[in-house]
Amino acid sequence: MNFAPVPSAVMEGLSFYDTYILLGHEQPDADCLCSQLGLADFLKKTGKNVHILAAKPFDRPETLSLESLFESDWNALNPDEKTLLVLLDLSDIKRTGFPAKELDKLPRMVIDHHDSGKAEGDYRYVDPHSPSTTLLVQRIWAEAGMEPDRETCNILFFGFATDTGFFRHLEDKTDEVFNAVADLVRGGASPNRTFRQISAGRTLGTRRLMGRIMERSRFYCKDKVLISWEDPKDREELGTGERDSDKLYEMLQSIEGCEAVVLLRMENDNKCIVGLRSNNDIDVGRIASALGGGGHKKAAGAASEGSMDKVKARILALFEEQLYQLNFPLGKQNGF
Ligand SMILES: [Mn+2]
Repeated sequence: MNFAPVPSAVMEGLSFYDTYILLGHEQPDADCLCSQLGLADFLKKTGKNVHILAAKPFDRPETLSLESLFESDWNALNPDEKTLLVLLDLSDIKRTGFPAKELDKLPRMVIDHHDSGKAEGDYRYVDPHSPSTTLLVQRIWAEAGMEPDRETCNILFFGFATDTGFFRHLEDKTDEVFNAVADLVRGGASPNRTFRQISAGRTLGTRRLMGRIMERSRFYCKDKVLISWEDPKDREELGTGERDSDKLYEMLQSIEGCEAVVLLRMENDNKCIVGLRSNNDIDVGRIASALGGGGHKKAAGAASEGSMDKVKARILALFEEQLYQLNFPLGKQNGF
């Protein structure tokens, strides 16, 4: 099958060094971890020394089975001049959970499908049109004329399936993606097994937390933007910090009239993790960027300082501004 080409400088970077340290973002998701694993296998098969690092503990249930495969002690590594640092699924060296000052000493490659980060890295393979970082790794295998084995096919499919909401987030003109998936399934990946791996193992507490968040959801901006929240008290009472965000967004985004969803997760009285989703034209990536975070047009996030009321007011102002620019039929200009 024909994959989109990988920049030749990137392929050269993946063969030039002796040792590779692969790193993703904090609170890693399956796309981040699986693209690390898929690239690690590729590099090992070409005779390289590889370290895969991730900030622990993992907090997403579908990723727990992968935790033992990752190292987490930066000090145990002794990078030399023939070591390349590869960031996967992020481009910002400050978001790895490891000391940026140390990481900054090494030459760096960025492999990512987010476009809101700064243009960092000595080697860059950034394609915001790719639905997952695992697809970029799959292209690297193809570019080298190599085929991943059954285990790596499963891993690459796992990452792809989580980032695409099991294909639901894919839009038109994605034939390369389906051909790539066909290759993975031919190589041994099982959609059914992967779906069970992604969705199983939730506690009753996570469902009750979802119930609370659903109950609290309110429409703002002339019934276009749904906002809800959770705080540390919820997590204490329900014994869970996990809320199955994908399902929650799905339920909220399917409500009549909803253009965007905002979930506020208070970490403490003064820190809030903001999750954003858009159904159509609203660019939540822009809103996340204004809050110091990042992401895509339709899915983005940020960590924001301040009380929930303050963060919420700031978010509403950003939505108001963008809805006004988009010329939404909102009646009065200040009719929020
Ligand atoms: Mn990703």
